[in-house]
Amino acid sequence: MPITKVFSTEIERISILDEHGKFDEKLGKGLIPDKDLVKLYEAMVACRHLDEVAFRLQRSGRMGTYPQNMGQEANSLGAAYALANDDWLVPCYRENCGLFWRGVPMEMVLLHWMGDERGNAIPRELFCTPLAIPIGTQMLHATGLAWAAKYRGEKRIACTFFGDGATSEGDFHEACNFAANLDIPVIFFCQNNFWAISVPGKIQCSAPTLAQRAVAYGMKTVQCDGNDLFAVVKCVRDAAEFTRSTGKPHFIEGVTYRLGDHTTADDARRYRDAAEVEMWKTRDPITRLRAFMKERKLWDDSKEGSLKERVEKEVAAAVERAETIAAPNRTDFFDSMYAEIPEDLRLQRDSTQTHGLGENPSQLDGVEVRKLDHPEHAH
Ligand SMILES: Cc1ncc(C[n+]2csc(CCOP(=O)(O)OP(=O)(O)O)c2C)c(N)n1
Ligand SMILES: [Mg+2]
Repeated sequence: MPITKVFSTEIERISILDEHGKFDEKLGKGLIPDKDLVKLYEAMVACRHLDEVAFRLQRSGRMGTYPQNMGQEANSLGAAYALANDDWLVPCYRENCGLFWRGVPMEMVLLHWMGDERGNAIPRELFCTPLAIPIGTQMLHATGLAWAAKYRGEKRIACTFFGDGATSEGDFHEACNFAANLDIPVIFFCQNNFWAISVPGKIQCSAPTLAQRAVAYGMKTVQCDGNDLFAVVKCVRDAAEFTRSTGKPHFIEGVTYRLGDHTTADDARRYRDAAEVEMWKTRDPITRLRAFMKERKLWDDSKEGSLKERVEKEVAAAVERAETIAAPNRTDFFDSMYAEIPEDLRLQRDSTQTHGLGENPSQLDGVEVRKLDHPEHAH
């Protein structure tokens, strides 16, 4: 019986502007017009400043918790820029930059982390789902959204973001399998930042790349330098073109690094080597792009100075709006789950001002009160 090869593959890695400022003219020329490049740079700087301000808000007790996006901005931004404005963006929680580029107001992200549900009510016309905190759920949501779009004959595709750690979740594998087997136009964008809180990437995956996980599902896949805005734009543009024209999914591994702690509840110094962080600072997507723009005479220190002023004002105004929003109605959370609220919940809603849910009828105007099975528990 002869031995034959049944399968072999190679995975491409795309890099256009590297951390030493080397620019691949062949791949990069004309990819992003200069005026867009400046705007994209400004968006990253604004997002980075929001990160710093949000950190301080949390430390001074004005925000519950916050996961900084610092170092990863180019991934979601490059994707949002490369996609159509009515393609779905289905984020995890480190995609602020892409969401802001799409038009999500900064204060919505702040409200989310302040524990205000109104931060999740992203206007429908922006085609963004709310931040996803349970690891992995959003990959299935994106697959469903893209499937629905295909079913309705729309040209819309979905792009979902998740971390390296999320690729160990069953949800990830279900979403990939489903999307690949049913030909669903979704881009799976993995932000490989090498850490899932304190768990290093090598414990999550023994293969040399995360991109190759997609190969097992028969999915097209590529790896890119996720700190290189040009590379991200190229990869997402190519993936979107493929996905839109074939109706099939595409995987992208953006290799990046989380320069901050996992969230404000974490202290990464306890498990991460300082030298590793310092090395990744030299690959920062913002400083890299700034150096490139300066070299091309698109940027200078005086522009940087006025941008800083603008961004400080913009973020301060977003904080102001988030902190001065009128208090929510205490019964709001009953209102969005059902078209017709079930009787039990109606009773709870209508008795939130009483001492006990469904009790104390003297304060319930016209509300029918259910008798408790165990009267000894009543008070
Ligand atoms: C289902 C689920 N399990 C566990 C957690 C707790 N948790 C929050 S973030 C995280 C690590 C995620 O790592 P990764 O996917 O690499 O994303 P990153 O934070 O690095 O961007 C975990 C385990 C969670 N939010 N949801
Ligand atoms: Mg990670």
